[in-house]
Amino acid sequence: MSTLEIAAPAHAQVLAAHDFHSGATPIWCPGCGDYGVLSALEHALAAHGRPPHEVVLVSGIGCSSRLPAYTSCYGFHGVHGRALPFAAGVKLARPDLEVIAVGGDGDGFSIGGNHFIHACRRNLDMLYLVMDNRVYGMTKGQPSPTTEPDWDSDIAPGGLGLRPFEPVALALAAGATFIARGFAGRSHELSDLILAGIKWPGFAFVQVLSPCMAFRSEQFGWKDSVRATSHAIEDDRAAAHAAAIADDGYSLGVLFRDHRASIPARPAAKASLTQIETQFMVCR
Ligand SMILES: Cc1ncc(C[n+]2csc(CCOP(=O)(O)OP(=O)(O)O)c2C)c(N)n1
Ligand code: SF4
Repeated sequence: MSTLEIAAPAHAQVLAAHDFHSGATPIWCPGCGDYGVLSALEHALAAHGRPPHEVVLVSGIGCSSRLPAYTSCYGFHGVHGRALPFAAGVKLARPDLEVIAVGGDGDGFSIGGNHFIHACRRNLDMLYLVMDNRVYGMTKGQPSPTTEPDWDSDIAPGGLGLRPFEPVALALAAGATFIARGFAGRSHELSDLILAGIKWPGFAFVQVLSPCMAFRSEQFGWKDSVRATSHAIEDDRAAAHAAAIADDGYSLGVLFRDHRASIPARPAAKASLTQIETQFMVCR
């Protein structure tokens, strides 16, 4: 059993990736990295063995946020930047379901950046999959928080000159207990990372380098830049932070796990609508 493998849950069924296809055909551009992410996710879900009706995919807005519609799982395509609070709501109301939030770097780190920090801190048992193409694909190529400062484009001539933030370092600082990075072009490895994130008993953040062929075709070259990390850093957050800062952003694999802090937050006790209304009446 590899370090990524954890025993299958008792309720696991024998499923195949195609069991997670919806009938809808993706409208992503040819060569978009998000195809590889969809395939990796479907294979991971099949290996996990929970049927589609026990899985909920929640997204915001963006090309990558279309992903839930291409699966047969329950899906919630929300509003821009709000995938994580919706996903947290689903998890708190139905802790028995497998909850996975997905989206892009614009959705998750710009408009949704505050939610990202607090989701890392809260450590609810869910997976957050960010398809990072360092650009706003859907709205025609504006720079995002992870765009290089000198990326020259029609919409930002000469580049923005802004230092990009490093999602892994940010997740570490915010208290995330499972952090991994994958590449859409290495779908099998990505599938293993996604499965490990699904099984992690807390908030799992997986950053996926997912090239945008329409606006950043040079990202095709990522296939030559990515490489496996030498090992996951276990429990030592300071060492993981030093490694994240020193890294060029192309190391793949599980980067950090904090076993000591992996106990997920407890879902709130359930109250009926009548009880809540009574409480409000008392407060008035
Ligand atoms: C409140 C709000 N602001 C702005 C937009 C416009 N908008 C839609 S998608 C998007 C960015 C998407 O970029 P990203 O999340 O990186 O996803 P990608 O399309 O690259 O997969 C923006 C700014 C919006 N829909 N709602
Ligand atoms: S614009 Fe970019 S992110 Fe959007 S579908 Fe096309 S290649 Fe993918």
